[in-house]
Amino acid sequence: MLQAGRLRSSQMKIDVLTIFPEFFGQVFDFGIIRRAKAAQIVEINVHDLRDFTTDKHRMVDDRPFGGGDGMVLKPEPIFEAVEKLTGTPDRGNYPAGTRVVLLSPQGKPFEQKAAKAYAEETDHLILICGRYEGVDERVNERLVTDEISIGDYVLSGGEPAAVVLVDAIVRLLPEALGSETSADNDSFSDGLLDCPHYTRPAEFRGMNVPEVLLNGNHAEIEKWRRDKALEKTRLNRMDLLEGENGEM
Ligand code: 9D3
Repeated sequence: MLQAGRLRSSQMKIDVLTIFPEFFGQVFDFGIIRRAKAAQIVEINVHDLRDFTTDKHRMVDDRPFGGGDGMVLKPEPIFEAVEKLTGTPDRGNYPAGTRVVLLSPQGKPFEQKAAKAYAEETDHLILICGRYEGVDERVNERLVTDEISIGDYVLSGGEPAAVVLVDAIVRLLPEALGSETSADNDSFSDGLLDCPHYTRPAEFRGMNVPEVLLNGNHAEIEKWRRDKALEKTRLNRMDLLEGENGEM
């Protein structure tokens, strides 16, 4: 059941759980995300995990059992937050359309198809930002529906990854983007990188726009664009051409 105040099925509520709420500053206040918030297509709330502690030191992390470097995020504040936001501390009992995502280096690589699935099927998205050496595994066992990584490089925490997910998902919400960009999802879905683009002036510092783009022959232009897209994909993303897996 949709929460009170939801006007459309396309509306999404996003809650971000973090120990660094200030990190998010104005990051959701520009472009498509700002417009989507203003149009009430999405509501984004950033929560400080310290606000869900009950001890006087507001402790969110502790040393790892078994020893080792770094600190581990404690389970209690995360359970309290998710329980408050969903009504239950158990992923088996979340309302339909609720997903609880843990951003972690151990997660499944984030792809366009996942962004599309969240945009189409989720009305309440909770993003848990990991930090330090990790998050107490009981969070993963009991609360998390999806563990996601944004790629094979080491970040200092899940916060930048949460921003990436929000951006990729919100721009896909129905009515979030202007009609001019809505087809770009489809052109991406042929599984190729984009072709090069040019605008005025036709000559700039001795560099000329390819003649084919100036001649008005649209069949020829389309062929040029596809050739260039293939060339770029071969150069930078050979993996997209191997294996005839057309989804992206
Ligand atoms: C010592 C082993 N490291 C795991 C590979 C520890 C570790 C590194 C970095 C633990 C946490 C982090 C912080 N990174 C994230 O929380 C994170 C992340 C990332 O580092 N890369 C890509 N996607 C993501 S999503 C969250």
